Amino acid sequence: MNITILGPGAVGSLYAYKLHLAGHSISLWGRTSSSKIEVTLDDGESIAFNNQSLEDLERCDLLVVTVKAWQVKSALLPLLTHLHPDAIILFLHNGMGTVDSLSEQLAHRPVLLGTSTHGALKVNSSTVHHTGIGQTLIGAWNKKGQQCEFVAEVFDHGFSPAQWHSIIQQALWTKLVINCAINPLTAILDCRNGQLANHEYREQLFSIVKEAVTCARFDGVELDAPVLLDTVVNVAKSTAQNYSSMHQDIYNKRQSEIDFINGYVVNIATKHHVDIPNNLSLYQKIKQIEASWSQHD
Ligand code: KPL
Repeated sequence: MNITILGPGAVGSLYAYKLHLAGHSISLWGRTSSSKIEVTLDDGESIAFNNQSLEDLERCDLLVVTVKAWQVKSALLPLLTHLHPDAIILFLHNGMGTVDSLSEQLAHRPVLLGTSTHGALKVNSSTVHHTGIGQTLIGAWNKKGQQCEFVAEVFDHGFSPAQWHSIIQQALWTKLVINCAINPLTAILDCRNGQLANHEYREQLFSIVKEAVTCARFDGVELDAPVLLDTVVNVAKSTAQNYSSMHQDIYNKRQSEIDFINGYVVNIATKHHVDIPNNLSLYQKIKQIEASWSQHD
């Protein structure tokens, strides 16, 4: 397939490299204006991908969106006029709510939503480490997307394991709850994911999870809070040495994805007049940290 990856950060570069090795024609769309971007995965050979090639974009069959949630709208909108109407768009980023704000522009296109549990770390401008083997789950956002189940097979062949999920909202919410629990806490406590597996955090994690599960129900998704608490603790253990993406963003004074993680849950709770004090407090603390940079810098 002709695939363009919008957002060649750690995760985007990892998928670009793996799909290239599987024989697909991969082009990147990054912020830099240079016509090539080099990517090296672990000890592999360096590959020079085309960057910002309009020609590649116009003939691409699949656009994979891996930019940060808050960048999706501004990064994607200018590209839509160059995309073939049948080109499939796959959103593969942390958080929820980005596609809803683009529903008018995307309604007539085949759109997929995905979630990835692979760990990736960019150690310099061209080298990416695959720090944790995970999986990719893909499902349809709209009717046209329902006809694109083969995309999960393409990913499973190129970067196994990948699976089609007929109720992708369930998988997205599961990942969202994991991110609601791990990301802001690790950023605020300035710790690695593994620290949250300590018993002292269990009650706090369970409160965050229970609140998010209540909000998922308003979105038509039933989740089991005790099972999800176990999942959160297991993710903290299996990624013990990692700094979460929000920890990295806050540490480097970059805008975080809080609006699309705990912020997404807070919006649902507000709409339905439900109190979710734990998620609200994490949301407010991260927002305060972000606001303090512009005041002091
Ligand atoms: O998705 C993650 C992130 O850091 O954004 C987790 C699962 C917490 C792994 O670090």
